[in-house]
Amino acid sequence: MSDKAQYFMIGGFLGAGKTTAVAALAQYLAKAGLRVGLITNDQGSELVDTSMLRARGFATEEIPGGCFCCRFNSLVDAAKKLTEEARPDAFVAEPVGSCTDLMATVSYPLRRMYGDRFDIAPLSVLVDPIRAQQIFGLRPGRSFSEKVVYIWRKQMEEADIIVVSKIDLLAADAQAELVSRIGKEFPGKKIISVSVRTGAGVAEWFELLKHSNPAVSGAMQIDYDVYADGEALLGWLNATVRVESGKPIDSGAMLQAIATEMQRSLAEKDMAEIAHLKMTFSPDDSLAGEIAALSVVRSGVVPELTLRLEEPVTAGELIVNCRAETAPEDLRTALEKGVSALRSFYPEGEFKLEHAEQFRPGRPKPTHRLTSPEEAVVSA
Ligand SMILES: Nc1nc2c(ncn2[C@@H]2O[C@H](COP(=O)(O)OP(=O)(O)OP(=O)(O)O)[C@@H](O)[C@H]2O)c(=O)[nH]1
Ligand SMILES: [Mg+2]
Repeated sequence: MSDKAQYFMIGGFLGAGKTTAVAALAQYLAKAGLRVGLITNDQGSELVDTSMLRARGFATEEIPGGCFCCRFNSLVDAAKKLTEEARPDAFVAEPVGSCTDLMATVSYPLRRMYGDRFDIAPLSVLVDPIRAQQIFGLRPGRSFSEKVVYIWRKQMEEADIIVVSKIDLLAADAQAELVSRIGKEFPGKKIISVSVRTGAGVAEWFELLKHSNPAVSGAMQIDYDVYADGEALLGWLNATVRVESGKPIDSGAMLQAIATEMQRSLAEKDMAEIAHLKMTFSPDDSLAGEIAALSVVRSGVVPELTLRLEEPVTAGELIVNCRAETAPEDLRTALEKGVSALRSFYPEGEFKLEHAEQFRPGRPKPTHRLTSPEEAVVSA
């Protein structure tokens, strides 16, 4: 094996299953005897994904407050910090789900500037199959507006491997129809279908990542004005709520209650399509670092508890991250209604909103943009 660390990047739109896949890849590599360091990224701070991955025991660094491409130096610093702490043989990084142009702004600069340290694996881009069916008109249901869909499409266009995720959600004929449609839309792309939940196709994907190289084609064409408009259509909310209760509370029911109220509030807004509403609850007294977690990846679906705590809880921290196509103020209103709902469901509890930020992501301004891995590094 080379003395360079492998660098894996798992991209894809909001809610496509990236963090779930990052955890699975980390576990897979660890089983093969490799030390693994994970890097999470978000436009805000207080990240559900970091909390999820740390709860699984992985060395994880986060880059809050901006995406990898715009905070390239922070990405390199995070890798350095992990190297000092855990000396990883492999890094797995999850970029922000509304980001694209990662080849030109992250992969190529890494290869060009740090090629002696990292072996860059092919870029995987995950695609939620239900979201894809809706965007392609293969299933009824709402979609995002055009400029948001532009980002979604650009992500697939630059992928080395398009990974149709959550394939357990589709019957075989619908899977075949979707893969054939993606093949027509993005001719010549490697497309694979996986379910991290059932394990279907996962080992083949990870082996492919370990043993193949990124494509040699140059960077794709992209209109940064449309990209910036698309990003700005998405509202972003990150918040933490301190929970204390004299009477023990079922943490799963509590997460369901706040999520359902937030969904109800957002449903009152016309175009407020939820991209991803996610939450973790970390109890103060959990020795093993166990947490409860919940996710909503579309408007109108029942919130899904992805991690549960057996024991009722009396105190801890709730982190809420929400991205939806709506004004940030609507997300704030939804959060406040959600917290109020908790107060009325649990009159013996105290729910203190400790921190909340809501905003629209600013125009992407990458630190570097290279049209090929050989190009000299200049700032964009
Ligand atoms: N049915 C099914 N659900 C899955 C699978 N993989 C992930 N999910 C669910 O999809 C939801 C979103 O997963 P995440 O891994 O948080 O998605 P993400 O792409 O990291 O989301 P963001 O970081 O917010 O963009 C969660 O409820 C996951 O449990 C899968 O293979 N099958
Ligand atoms: Mg994630």
